[in-house]
Amino acid sequence: MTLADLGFGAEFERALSALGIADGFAGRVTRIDADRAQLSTESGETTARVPRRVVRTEPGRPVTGDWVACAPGPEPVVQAVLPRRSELVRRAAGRRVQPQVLCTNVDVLFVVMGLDGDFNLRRLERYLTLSAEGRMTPVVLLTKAGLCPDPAARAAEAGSVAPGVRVHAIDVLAGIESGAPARYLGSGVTAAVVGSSGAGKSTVVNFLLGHDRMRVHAVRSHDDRGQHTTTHRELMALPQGGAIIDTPGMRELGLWAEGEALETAFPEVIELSAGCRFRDCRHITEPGCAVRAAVEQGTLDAARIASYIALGKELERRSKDTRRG
Ligand SMILES: Nc1nc2c(ncn2[C@@H]2O[C@H](COP(=O)(O)OP(=O)(O)OP(=O)(O)O)[C@@H](O)[C@H]2O)c(=O)[nH]1
Ligand SMILES: [Mg+2]
Ligand SMILES: [Zn+2]
Repeated sequence: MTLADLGFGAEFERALSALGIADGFAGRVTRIDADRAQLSTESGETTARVPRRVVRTEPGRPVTGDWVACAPGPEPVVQAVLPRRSELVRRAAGRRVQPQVLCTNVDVLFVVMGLDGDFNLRRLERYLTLSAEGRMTPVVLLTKAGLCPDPAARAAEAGSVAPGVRVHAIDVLAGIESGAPARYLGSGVTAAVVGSSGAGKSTVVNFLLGHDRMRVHAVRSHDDRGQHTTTHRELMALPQGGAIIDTPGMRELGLWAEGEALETAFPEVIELSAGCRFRDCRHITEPGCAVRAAVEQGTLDAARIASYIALGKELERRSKDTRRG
């Protein structure tokens, strides 16, 4: 495996040499534990210390998926985080209004939803908005297709809130469409799996790796929510080239995005709003609203515009809170 296989390209190379660290070397963060970073480097796996103040703090503390520059030594030290190609950010859980970077330099974001009790279109819209903000290509994986009487119908429903996004109903345990995820992967490509606990993220990761590397655990019988079997974010090199990041299930998925992300996630609403009488129409009570007209004519789902408005309000509140705090 080479660094290029893991996605190290000309831009990272330039950023590294611009730092001018004597004998400095690049590594990709596969996992962070307190002040230690596990790295994949040209000469194999190594551990590096993350000082309290990374010399170059832009773009932030290293997280799983980052490319870092290290100074050599008996214990290498992380000197800088190289500029990120993409980052997946949510609003951190808890009361303080602050972003949490979940993982970085991801090309393909697998949004994983189980076709058991996990299927939820509103949550899917949230993930797709985060993905748009993070500049990644989303792919929806509906898992446990073998447990669902009509996976194709569910896939169509998911597709209705994911215009332009590929949706696959799969079951890697029952052998249904198991080859779909691998089609998005390859040398230099990084994917990440996100979704609720028990959705089957680690099961997909293990299948791609070809062995049971990540622990998986049966979901609790009633609410199908699982019990957070995966507890940290971890990047793994794939045998077919490229890498995949497994993540713990998320209970809270607060948006951290700009308005443009919403436009990417709701393209048909944006298209319709070109026909509204007012350019700043909020599609709530304004006369001559083409979006509400489409709902009345049955060409746009009322739930769809309701979530567009709700997510927009959430983003507005968030940006007010950050300006205050
Ligand atoms: N039948 C079936 N079961 C699945 C499938 N994918 C996952 N499961 C089961 O669902 C349970 C949860 O799977 P995991 O892969 O651990 O789920 P996870 O998303 O990684 O969960 P966390 O690590 O807690 O976030 C396990 O019992 C899996 O065997 C599938 O496609 N079909
Ligand atoms: Mg897991
Ligand atoms: Zn309107």
